[in-house]
Amino acid sequence: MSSSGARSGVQGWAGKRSPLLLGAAFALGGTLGLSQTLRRRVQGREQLAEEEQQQQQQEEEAAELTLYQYKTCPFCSKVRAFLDYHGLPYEIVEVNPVMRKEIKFSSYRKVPILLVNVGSALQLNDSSVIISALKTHLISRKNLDEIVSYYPSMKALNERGKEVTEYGNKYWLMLDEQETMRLYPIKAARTEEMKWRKWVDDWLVHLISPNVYRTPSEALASFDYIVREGKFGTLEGFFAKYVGAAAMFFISKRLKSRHHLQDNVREDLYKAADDWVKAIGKHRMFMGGTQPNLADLAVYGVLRVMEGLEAFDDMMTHTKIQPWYRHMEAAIGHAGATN
Ligand SMILES: N[C@@H](CCC(=O)N[C@@H](CS)C(=O)NCC(=O)O)C(=O)O
Repeated sequence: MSSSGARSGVQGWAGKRSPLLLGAAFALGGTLGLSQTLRRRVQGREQLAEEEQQQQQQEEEAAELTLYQYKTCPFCSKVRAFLDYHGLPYEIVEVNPVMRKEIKFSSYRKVPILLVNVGSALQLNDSSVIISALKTHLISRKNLDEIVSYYPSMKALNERGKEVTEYGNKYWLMLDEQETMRLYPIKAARTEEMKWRKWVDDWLVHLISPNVYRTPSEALASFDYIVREGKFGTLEGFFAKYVGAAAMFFISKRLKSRHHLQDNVREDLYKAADDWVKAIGKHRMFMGGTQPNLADLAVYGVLRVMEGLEAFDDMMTHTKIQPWYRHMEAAIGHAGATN
């Protein structure tokens, strides 16, 4: 286990396991632990009664958010961006993408998975559910057990007839009228945030693999990065790097046609970056205004997995996204430093 705050990373851009490579209950205590983290920030420790302080201390020692992830997975990076920005401490368990022993306990076989443990544990699956549930909890202080029940899992068949797990309402925050007014004084802000969070999951994320595995040399550089940052055995790492790079070079071509990307996949990446900047407009620093909202965090979390790779540098050079991206880095860095 390593501790939180780690920066960006790339893996499983395809969003699925490919052959080689790639081979609950938020107990009441967990809920309290999170509320108290928030409350501590708002009120200050000294306002809490001594008894409550003791209880809080005990719970904080036990209450833990544990994120099961591949460091370079865009969905995981999105969750880390959210946790870091909100100053929520968490432990990371890096999952070996070949054996996935670390998530043996789970019938849901993807990452990210977030566990909150205080005695018993609640398992949250799916990056967007994790983010919506935690944000709802931070705003409303409703019990997380209850919140999670509003995001039911559903088995569905995808376009290729494969059974997949989906979650209902995943971009919707479960807030009452007052809480909604507080978070979204302008009504359209809520719809806009949801629309762009969905755009991240349905479109932006699918641009990553075809771009970072675009050429054999980019595929090799990407796998070098994945192996360096991920959890692989020595031999596994060697194979993953060369065999994985070759496999993903070809798989990314399939993904390109599955998601109807242009022949020159960079064009789609550039357009996406510029569409995003255009949606923010000239008068806002972030889509959330002076502070990032959940859409800002999602876009940033996904794009940063390409940092250090040719696709990222090209995007910075050929689009207008850089100023927003730098503001996001500062906002998250600042939050991490002060919480
Ligand atoms: N909708 C899910 C997608 C998660 C996902 O596809 N994760 C990939 C890694 S990027 C995964 O775990 N794939 C299965 C595997 O690698 O075994 C989310 O938003 O969290």
